[in-house]
Amino acid sequence: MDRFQHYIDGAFEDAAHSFESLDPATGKAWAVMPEAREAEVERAVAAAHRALHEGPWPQMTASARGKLLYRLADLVAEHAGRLAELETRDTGKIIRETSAQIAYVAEYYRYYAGLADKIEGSFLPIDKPDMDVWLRREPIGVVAAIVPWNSQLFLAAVKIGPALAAGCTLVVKASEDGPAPLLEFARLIEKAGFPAGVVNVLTGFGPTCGSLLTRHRDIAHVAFTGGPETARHVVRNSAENLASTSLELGGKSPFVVFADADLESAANAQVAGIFAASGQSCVAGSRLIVEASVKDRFLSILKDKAEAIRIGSPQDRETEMGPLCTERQRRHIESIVEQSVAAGARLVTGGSTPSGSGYFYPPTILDCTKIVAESVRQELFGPVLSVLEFHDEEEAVRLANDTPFGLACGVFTQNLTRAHRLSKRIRAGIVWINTYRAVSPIAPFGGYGQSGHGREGGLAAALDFTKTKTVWLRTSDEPIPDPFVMR
Ligand code: TXE
Repeated sequence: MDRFQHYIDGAFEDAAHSFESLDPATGKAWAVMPEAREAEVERAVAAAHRALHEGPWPQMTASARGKLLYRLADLVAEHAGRLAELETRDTGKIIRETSAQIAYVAEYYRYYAGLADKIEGSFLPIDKPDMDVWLRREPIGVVAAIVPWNSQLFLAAVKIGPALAAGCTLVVKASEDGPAPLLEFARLIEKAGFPAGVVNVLTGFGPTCGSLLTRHRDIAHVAFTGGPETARHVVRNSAENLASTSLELGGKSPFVVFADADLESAANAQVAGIFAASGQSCVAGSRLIVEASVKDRFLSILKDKAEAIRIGSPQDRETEMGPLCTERQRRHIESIVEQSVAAGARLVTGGSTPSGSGYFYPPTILDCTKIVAESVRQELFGPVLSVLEFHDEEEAVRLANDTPFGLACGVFTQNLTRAHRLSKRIRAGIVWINTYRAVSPIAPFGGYGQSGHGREGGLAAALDFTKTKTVWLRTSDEPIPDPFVMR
């Protein structure tokens, strides 16, 4: 079996404890992963804390930090093939998607490399004639970056890139499910030449690693992507160290199709929105809200497309949908689909677990019109689309907003003024009009409500990894007057 190591304080090391990682396509163990517990967490945070305050990193100019990030971007591009193979092996995500996504991850590092020396302070037009006052932007401190198993390299890049551009140091915790690509990525951190301790990468379980890390006294900021329940733990832990948090928690995103939409194009976007990555995507467009007059036609196009999806080995370049990442995840999906069907949802396609090895689940469409179905309410994180219908724009908006989440939404219509209206009225951090699942390092990403807070991507994300320091300089040579009056 393959063996992976932690990367702490510039060195690769085994851990006292380890666990086996399963290949989701076969259900068989294929690699041994190190398991971080208290000792490793302590050493990783201490290394990051030291690197933040001592040694070459805090002395480095922002341009020099940018150059290291450019080098990292080149290395990610160069090694994208190997990283993609590992992600596919360890998480079951198809090789077509991991290859394309990791090649694009390099662009995130490139974007933040360019930003490193553009994070500027400012000079204040202060209301006192004998004072100069300016703001310095300083790194927020040691960052704990916690990622889930889906798109680990991507979700880590949107944290590591801006944090390094801002001059922070990090402890990155890979998910216990499918940690291989992120542990391997640590080799590129070393190769790029980042000083020891600037980026530490470990993996472990929630209670014995994640929890210790997020409440550690030397952690200043927690950048978290995962489920809402875990996020509540993270926020409770932040009451101990008073760390700031950014939370990206997934959603139950509406996909609104009006009768005037290009239905063929909308159906392709819907397939991308719910069946790509087997639906294991935070922005999955899992609630189709379709105008009643075209519902049957749209569902028939979708059904054909869903049933034509090539399901198979994630390693095969022809495969369009692979397995789910874990058996736990598949059981969860099965149970919600069963409950929804029992409540009266109509199965348009899919809905039954295939026999054989691996954690496969078919593309599934559930017509949930006029019933209360769990699949409409809960984030399933799987290839399950719940369908609702509307009769006018008001009803479309009401259904779209009928969720505690608010990460993304899709709006499909040829009517430009209506598209503008909906972009304002739907409560979500991202609105895609006549497209879906597009991302870029330049565009902020994040949600409303139970989808979390904070934004990843874009300039503002780098500023979130800084804090301002206000510096006062008295420019008068006269002695300070009355010491008992604040001035
Ligand atoms: O996430 P978890 P999981 C949703 C999705 C999915 C559900 C659970 O619905 O089915 O969340 O997924 C670490 N303190 N999304 O189990 O458990 C954990 O080790 C600190 C939405 O993958 O939240 C892992 O590294 N950390 C989504 C990370 O948190 C803790 C992405 C995420 O694990 C911890 C993933 C603790 N107490 C899931 N407990 C999206 N936005 O893409 C666990 N962790």
